[in-house]
Amino acid sequence: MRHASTVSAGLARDFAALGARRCFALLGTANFTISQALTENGVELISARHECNAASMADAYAKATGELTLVSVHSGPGLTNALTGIGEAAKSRTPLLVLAGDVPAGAVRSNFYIDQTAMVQAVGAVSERIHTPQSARHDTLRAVTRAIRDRRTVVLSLPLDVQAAPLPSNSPPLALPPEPGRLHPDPAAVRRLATAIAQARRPLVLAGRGAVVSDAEAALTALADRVGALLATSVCGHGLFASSPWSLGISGGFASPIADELIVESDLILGFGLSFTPWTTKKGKLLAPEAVVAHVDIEAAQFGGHLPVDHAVQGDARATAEALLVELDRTGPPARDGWRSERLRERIRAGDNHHSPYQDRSTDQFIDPRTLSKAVDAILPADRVVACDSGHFQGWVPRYLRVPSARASCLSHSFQSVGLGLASAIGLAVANPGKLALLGAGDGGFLMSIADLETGAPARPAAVHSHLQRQLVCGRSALFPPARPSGRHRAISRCRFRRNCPRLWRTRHHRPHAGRPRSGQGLGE
Ligand SMILES: Cc1ncc(C[n+]2csc(CCOP(=O)(O)OP(=O)(O)O)c2C)c(N)n1
Ligand SMILES: [Mg+2]
Repeated sequence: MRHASTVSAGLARDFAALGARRCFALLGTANFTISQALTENGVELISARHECNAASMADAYAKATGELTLVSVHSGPGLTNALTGIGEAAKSRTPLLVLAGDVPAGAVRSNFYIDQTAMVQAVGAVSERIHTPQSARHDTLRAVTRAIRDRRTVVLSLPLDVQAAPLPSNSPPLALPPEPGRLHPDPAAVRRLATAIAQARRPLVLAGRGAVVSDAEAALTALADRVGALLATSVCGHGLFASSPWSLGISGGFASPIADELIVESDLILGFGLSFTPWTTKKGKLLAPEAVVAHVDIEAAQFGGHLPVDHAVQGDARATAEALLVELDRTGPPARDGWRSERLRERIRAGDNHHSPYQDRSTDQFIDPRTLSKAVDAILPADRVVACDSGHFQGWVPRYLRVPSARASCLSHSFQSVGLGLASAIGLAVANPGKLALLGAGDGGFLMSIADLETGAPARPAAVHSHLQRQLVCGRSALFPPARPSGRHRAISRCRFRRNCPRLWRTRHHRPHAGRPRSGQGLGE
């Protein structure tokens, strides 16, 4: 027997069956029924106070979990408010599905009418729509497939009349097409690259977000160990290789002194799942002119986009690293140390951000941001997640606030918008219950986003620090206490902070300093 149901109810069942567990939402009449139906199907609705924050929470949550992550917004202004967060997610290639209520087809005189397709495409997101009640489930499957399989941020427009149309409730569940598996590289390309590796004396493995998504860390570490390579990441790969003594950390504008020194000495750059943007290469200056550059990516369109490459290998980062290991074992030289030595290991340690000497420019009224950041890093638990807003302060966060893994980091700089950090921290916190969520934010970006401070309270974003330390000083402590602080948080924010950072504790009413040190990579530089 067939039961009457609506398209919204059917789609909500489908999203739950496809694995969606959470939806970041702000309700209006156009997305009310779909959002309610999601909760009825066990999807947790996390209510935001601003749609841009909802999108950025979801962006960070999806980066941290890899889950099918939903956002739900009202038509018209609900979607326009979300657009900056959608733009950041789209430029990060975050798999995300934004459900946007819409007016019925042809209702162009409605207050809520905008050309949703044109608007979302303009920021690099994919636009999909449930066109008719009959096509709605197939339209939805197409949207989910593009989000998950193509790693795209997709906006699925849901016209009100189609949402409300009847749909049989007992139709079989939607299923994604079978997983196509990893993209394996051409064996000839692997052979050529293995030959180049065998000839290199100072190889460097440089990995980005593609390596995170492909779960390539272990394979890349094994490859680097096999050939004696050093390791580094782009900003989007931050957190990869966190436990390796051969890691130089981030390459580019946020680089440590030793990364600056050594990357330019490398004679072979093995780039996995990154774009070689000018930020990563310091406009090409970080790479020696004679260095051989190899680029491994699943998308051929990436090759040569930012700089010429000598080897282009189309393939999944992990599959290609594993294929290279097999090829090197088959034909290549015996395992070797490359440029790794005890002396170099010591140089790497001494030249990293935490050990390299710097002139502390703190005064009685002003704390050098490096000193502040290092102290905050030292007093907080290492098992943490860290988000960072954009702004001129933004270099201090990836340099000094360490993360245990790439999935524990969200640096929302793809669109270079200020104001996305707080929501990113909340998204990370929701994805990592029980862990300390740490946010680096400037006063401007922080105040821009505080509509959702209250949303963050249950998620417990625990610490906020600014290069002006305004939150630190005026906020009564460096740590933003949770709504009901646990004994542990209270302990950190008072005793431990006072004991470990006596100078910060004393510095209560400072003013910004004219000649403050620069964080290195500011917006627009
Ligand atoms: C949405 C948006 N508006 C404006 C800018 C230009 N902008 C770049 S940095 C910045 C200041 C941000 O202030 P704050 O958060 O206090 O960080 P600070 O730069 O002071 O370190 C602004 C407005 C931007 N990047 N994004
Ligand atoms: Mg500021």
